[in-house]
Amino acid sequence: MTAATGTRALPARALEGSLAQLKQWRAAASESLAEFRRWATINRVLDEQTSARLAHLERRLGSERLTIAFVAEYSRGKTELINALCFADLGTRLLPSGLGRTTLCPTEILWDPSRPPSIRLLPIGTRESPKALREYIAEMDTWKEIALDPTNVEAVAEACKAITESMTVAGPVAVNLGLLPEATERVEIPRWRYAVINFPHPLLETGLTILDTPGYNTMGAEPEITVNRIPDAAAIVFMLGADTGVTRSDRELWGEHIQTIHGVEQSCYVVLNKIDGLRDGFKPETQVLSEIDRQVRSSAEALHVEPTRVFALSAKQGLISRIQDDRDGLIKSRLYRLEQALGRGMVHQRRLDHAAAIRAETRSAFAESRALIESRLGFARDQLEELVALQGRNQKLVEALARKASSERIRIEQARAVMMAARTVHNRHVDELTRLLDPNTIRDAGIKTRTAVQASAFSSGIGQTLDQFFRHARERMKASVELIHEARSMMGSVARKFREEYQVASVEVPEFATGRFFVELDRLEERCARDFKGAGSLLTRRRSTLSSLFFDSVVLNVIHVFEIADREVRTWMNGFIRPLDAQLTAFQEQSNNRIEGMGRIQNAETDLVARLEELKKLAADVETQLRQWEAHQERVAAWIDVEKEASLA
Ligand SMILES: Nc1nc2c(ncn2[C@@H]2O[C@H](COP(=O)(O)OP(=O)(O)OP(=O)(O)O)[C@@H](O)[C@H]2O)c(=O)[nH]1
Ligand SMILES: [Mg+2]
Repeated sequence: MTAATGTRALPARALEGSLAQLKQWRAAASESLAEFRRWATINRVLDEQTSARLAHLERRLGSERLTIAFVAEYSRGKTELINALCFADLGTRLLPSGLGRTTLCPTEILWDPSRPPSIRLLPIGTRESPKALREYIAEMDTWKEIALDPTNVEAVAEACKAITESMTVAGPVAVNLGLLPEATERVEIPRWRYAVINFPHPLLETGLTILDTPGYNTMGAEPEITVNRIPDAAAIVFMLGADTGVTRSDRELWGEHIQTIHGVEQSCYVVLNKIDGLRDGFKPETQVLSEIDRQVRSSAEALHVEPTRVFALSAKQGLISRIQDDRDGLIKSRLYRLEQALGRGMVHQRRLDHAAAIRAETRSAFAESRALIESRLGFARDQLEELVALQGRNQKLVEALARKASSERIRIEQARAVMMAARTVHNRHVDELTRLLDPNTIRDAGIKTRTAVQASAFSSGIGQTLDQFFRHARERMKASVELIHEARSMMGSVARKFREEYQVASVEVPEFATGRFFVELDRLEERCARDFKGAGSLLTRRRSTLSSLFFDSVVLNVIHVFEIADREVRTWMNGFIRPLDAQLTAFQEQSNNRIEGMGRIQNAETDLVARLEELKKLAADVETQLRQWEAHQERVAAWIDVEKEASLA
């Protein structure tokens, strides 16, 4: 990659390189899937739904976004590090960084080419609204929008200063917004609640989203950030300052919001920033290095992380050296160490995740298509054998084959009847499960609970209301799980009949794990109890703040559990009935074809040799299909063999 600033300073931009590679990998994997899907559609071995699911996966792979979230107390240098890591090539400090509290609202920086370059800002007053932040983010058209001219970097940097804007309001107004527990005097508060900077840049074009956050106080106040955005990030960069060491508030922020995140051991990068301050111009470099080493170890200990996950660096020096193309300064800043670790770690983890998704989604598509090809091949070979035997025009054999065909017909008819009954029950199960798992019902219950929390005068009343909400959710989930068991046993007996009694199709009954939904509900209820029922600080909040906090951090997640359960149950149920149906239809077609061929021979319309040739060609065609299937399967399998690839590298 060539840069406008001339040759890149040492070392090459590891992050951009890795992300660009990941993007290529995603595109190539997605293309392999598309090739298989097109091939399978032409050869009629994939039904519409499976094909639609594959197409969805292809789109997801193609358009994936990856977030790096920066979290720390104020003034640790988050914004400066973002400038250094991502935007130094612009030759200026893109985002405002400074003494004291600078970034006042969570800020996402990304490039979405479907929208013009701009900064969109959500006013802080929206915190009063019962609408969740997530809902605002989903419909950003109502936000204030400042157009950006990407060719004028200085002007873009100037416009970015909006994220530092504040305003002065009467104390009770700030309390009302849930920003302070109490205040009577006039206070300064952030002007914006959230900012999204849409900016074309090579790094962002790879699908990267940067999430910059303000310090501790604001973190707790916006659950969407702490509960969703940060835990969902591909990487979390948590920052400390070498000038301050690990302070109490660093520790609290870490303990409350980061340490508890599932899988944080893999996704977190701790940065010990401002190591330039340890060099005073007189100290020998060896002494500086051992001081850095000491601080790295003590920070790791304080946060209970591996010392290899702590990166000592200087964001400021990194930024300046990059802008000035100062190779020596850049090495001293150690910025590239973090960059390389992020590039490798984050990208590797993402590949593993994608591989798992591709494996899960393609497994049934490959199994279904293979089963159909094999059944076609089996039929063709069977018929060939029969005809070869027939060459002696043995009348007894002709009769035996006619009997075989008629018994086959009976089996197919019986299987059809079972299929129809199974479909009726299947539809009833699907309808009932759709009703039980309907996310809108949970949403309504959540809205009711929110209103009740807002109206209740005592905290004991709040506790009861919350219990009721969870009881309701759990009961629905329990009823669904019972129905799922019922559906599974139906599938088992239908599959057995088809395989053993009718010998027309063999479909496995897939497993469907339900425990995870309860685990998730338990986890949410636990957190809800901790945040809303204990004598915790949240109870000192105004009821309206409390109730919308409850909605954002609890209800939306419970809804999400139901959305997932609903979607997965459907996929699971269709994953049984559709392949079965497809196999039955294929069996019937082939059987008809055989009877018809036999009839033509008996009536001497076709001579045996011609029919034999016809069948040989059919068998050869299906064999070719099987080889093509294998090639497709191997190609897709190669994409998901991430471990092997890593060991080769
Ligand atoms: N000496 C030194 N100063 C730094 C370094 N990184 C950042 N700073 C300074 O620290 C101050 C805070 O930096 P910011 O990037 O604004 O910090 P932040 O974490 O984004 O802070 P908030 O936006 O307030 O949450 C600024 O004055 C920076 O110039 C560094 O590596 N060395
Ligand atoms: Mg900042």
